[in-house]
Amino acid sequence: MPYKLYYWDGIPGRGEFVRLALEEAGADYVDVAREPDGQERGTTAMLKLLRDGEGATIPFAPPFLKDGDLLISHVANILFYLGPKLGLAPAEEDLRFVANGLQLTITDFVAEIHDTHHPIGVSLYYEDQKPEALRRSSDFLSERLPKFLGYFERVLRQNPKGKGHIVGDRLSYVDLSLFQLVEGLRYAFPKAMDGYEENIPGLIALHDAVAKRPNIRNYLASERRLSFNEAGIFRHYPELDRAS
Ligand SMILES: N[C@@H](CCC(=O)N[C@@H](CS)C(=O)NCC(=O)O)C(=O)O
Repeated sequence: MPYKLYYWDGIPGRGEFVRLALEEAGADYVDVAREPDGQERGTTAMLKLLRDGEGATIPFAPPFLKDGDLLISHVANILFYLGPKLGLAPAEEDLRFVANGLQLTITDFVAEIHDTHHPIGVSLYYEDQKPEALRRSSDFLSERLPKFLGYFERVLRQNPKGKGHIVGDRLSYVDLSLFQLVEGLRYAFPKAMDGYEENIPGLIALHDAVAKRPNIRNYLASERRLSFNEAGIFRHYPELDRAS
């Protein structure tokens, strides 16, 4: 039975971190909300699950994943579940918790990236919080982006199993998520990233290696890969970007 991924249509968003793992593994999955609307498919089906849940499980927000009767929410939790099944988690049990810790740090980072354009209210328009977004982005670019990316670079460099992967000695879902972070940040803050990338050569090498993987390369060239846009997490508002 295919995995069912539920996420908003039209944006890569948080769903993309899960999609990349499914695509790299060549897993059989349905991107439910992107299917034509019906009882079991489409955005209506996703909204119904959010409203009513299933069994004892009601997810708060997408993305969530259905595997048979099991319904799992939150990117990091979904990847913690899928990683071993897809061959995208470290072989060692202990390192799986390290991978989960790194993925949860990515969750925190993604929330801060989102807050650069929505620092006051998720339900308000960007245009209603522009002065605050400018202040937030300025702090984000000078303090938070270097802190998060510098951290991942350091972990990569110090990986006792080799610098090719962030954890363990083989590709994991965390490597795929780091690829997506670089992609998204390049889209949202091209000037800042252009100036900053020389500080994170390991992460950029990892990004490039992921992009060359056959399944990822095919996926990126397919219609399944959605473009970044100004409705998602990674948004490009030129006024928020600046050379670092
Ligand atoms: N911690 C959750 C965050 C989920 C989340 O914020 N989802 C967004 C879309 S990217 C959403 O639909 N939120 C609805 C809401 O917060 O009301 C995760 O990592 O999956």
